[in-house]
Amino acid sequence: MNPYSVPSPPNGPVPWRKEVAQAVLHDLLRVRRMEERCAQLYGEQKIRGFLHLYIGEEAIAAGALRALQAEDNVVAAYREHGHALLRGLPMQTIMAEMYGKQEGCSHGRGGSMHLFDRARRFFGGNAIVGGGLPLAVGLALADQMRQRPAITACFFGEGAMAEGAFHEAVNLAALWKLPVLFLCENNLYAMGTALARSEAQTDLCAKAASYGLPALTVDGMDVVAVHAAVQTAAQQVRAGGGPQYLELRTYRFRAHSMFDPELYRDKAEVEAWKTRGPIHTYTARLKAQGLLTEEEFLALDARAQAEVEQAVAYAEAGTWEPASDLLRDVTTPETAP
Ligand SMILES: Cc1ncc(C[n+]2csc(CCOP(=O)(O)OP(=O)(O)O)c2C)c(N)n1
Ligand SMILES: [Mg+2]
Repeated sequence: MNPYSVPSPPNGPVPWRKEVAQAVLHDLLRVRRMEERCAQLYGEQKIRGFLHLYIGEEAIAAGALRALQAEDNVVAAYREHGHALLRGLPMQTIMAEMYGKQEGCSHGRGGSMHLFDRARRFFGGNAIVGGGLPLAVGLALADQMRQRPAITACFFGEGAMAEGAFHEAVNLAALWKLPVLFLCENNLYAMGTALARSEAQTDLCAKAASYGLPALTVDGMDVVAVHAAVQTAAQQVRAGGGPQYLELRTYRFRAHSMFDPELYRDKAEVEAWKTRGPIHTYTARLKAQGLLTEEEFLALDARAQAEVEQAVAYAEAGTWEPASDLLRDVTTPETAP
């Protein structure tokens, strides 16, 4: 059901100086190690409810978020742990949120799918497929009306392109020339449904381009390519050129969520995509270019793992919101400032 053949692994030149190249690898490792630990904690029932891992797709968040600025808005879907972390949310507040503790970034009320941080302009974590798209367009409309020089980056899965919300959001963004960068993470599956089983048009760029906005396909497993494409598109959107769309082709290495026997895809397909894994291919490129030694890799990885353990300790030591607070923040007083 996969409409594409698996391309060869990314192997082009890395255009960054050593410090930046290694910082990008550290970003990738932080996301990967944090999520591997989350999977373990889920098995121990420390984390409950839904948990959608981004493992395999990290190059998108790592490449894209480095190309954005602090004043930009970021909207993501429910597979958003990596986006939240690389937007600058402290790992410990993410982990506390996973646990449902009140020290979490959403005060323990959101959990894995609803990471949120207003100060960092990270507007979710949205559990509804396609739900983030109208929010992103609304944020961009507000910025346009206030003449605030910022763009809104909206991450969503290819499954969202089958939703009416996608079409309504992209239509208005294009019509009103809103500063939105639509970033479609095409991992070929929407839960257990392969793209070609649900979409008459599997050329996602053609679909987006029908609204009259520029649309490009990018190798979402290549952090260098993602960064370059997002940087170029973001500059053009920021300059007032109207919205743009990027299809970032990727693959999820784990199940859709923690309840998924994965009967809809072959193990061989998963293994073939793993040869394009965003971390080991990037690591090999850095080593081949003399930008990284094995000792440096191990040190970066150890740092990431230590950060994860510190975050787990923080979440463990966190506290539950008292039942007496349950009605707080349920409604906003009419007289709110
Ligand atoms: C409106 C809506 N319909 C259905 C669901 C159930 N659901 C949760 S995830 C998902 C698949 C979405 O796939 P995609 O957008 O490709 O994102 P991915 O999980 O691949 O990252 C579905 C159908 C939902 N959350 N919201
Ligand atoms: Mg998908």
